[in-house]
Amino acid sequence: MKRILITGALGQIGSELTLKLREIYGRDNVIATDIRQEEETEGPFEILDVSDQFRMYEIAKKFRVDTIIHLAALLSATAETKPIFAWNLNMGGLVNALETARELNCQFFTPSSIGAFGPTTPKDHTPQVTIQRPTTMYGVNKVAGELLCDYYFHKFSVDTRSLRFPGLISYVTPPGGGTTDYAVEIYYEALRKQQYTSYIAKDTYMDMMYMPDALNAIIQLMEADPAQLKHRNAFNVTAMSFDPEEIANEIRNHIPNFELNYQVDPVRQQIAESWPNSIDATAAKEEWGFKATYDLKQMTIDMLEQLRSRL
Ligand code: AKB
Repeated sequence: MKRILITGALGQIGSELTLKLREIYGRDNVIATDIRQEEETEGPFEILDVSDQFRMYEIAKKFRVDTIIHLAALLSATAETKPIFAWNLNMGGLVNALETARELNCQFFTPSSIGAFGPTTPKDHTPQVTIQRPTTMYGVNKVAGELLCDYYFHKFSVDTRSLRFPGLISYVTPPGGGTTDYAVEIYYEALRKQQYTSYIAKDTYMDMMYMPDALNAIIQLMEADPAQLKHRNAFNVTAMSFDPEEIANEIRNHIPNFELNYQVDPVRQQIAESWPNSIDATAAKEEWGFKATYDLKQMTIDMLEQLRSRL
């Protein structure tokens, strides 16, 4: 049975992953941490600023964890407005988490992103191993993070594993400060106002995935037989690729009067244009059986149904 420490547990991935891991491994075997405590959580919770390596180590040691899932990080758009803060938080937090994993001999997961690619990367069917010269601070952090995780694996035998996530879409916790966030906001606004103004331009394609598939991918990768993994940091994974028009058309199948307008944000548009249109997940499928179950149609049905009962 695993004993897992999660950083950034109140974030977009963390809030759902914590619950799912507690269902699988038991409530008391999943130690949630975040920089703030918003409400009473069921199960162990500790306040943790990931730039405090000593506290991270102390918590991991106190709870005798054998797995660290490091999620605390700034997303792409926010990182672009505070690049030095992003470097310090994203890289400082990661190295602290890796050091804790090394000292306590823990298995380790941290997400990478399609942001690890850049304008010179092949845009379509982006291969697993390819050019990675991102032009954003977030991307620089993700590439450096992938390399650092590989370094800890080869140098210190820390069992590091990671996924290059596309935009993640969920009805539970909204993302904050990402470039792909429009694909979440559009569902909320479709239900609230039957209208959405997109900051991403028409014809801009990006990879996306519904949160249940992302959670399963993390769990499946962490349970995978290490002997099967030729790659580690990090696997391309994706479920769909669309532009704002395609998601709007899918929403119109349920809300026929839904209107999509544009007011393009140059910062986020430039980031989006530097990322691939669609990545190739063959290595993840072959090495540990990655499979996404939700496409745009299925995701839209579920998102609207779930949000209708919540809004
Ligand atoms: C972002 O938009 O920054 C994230 C990502 C793709 O890593 N959702």
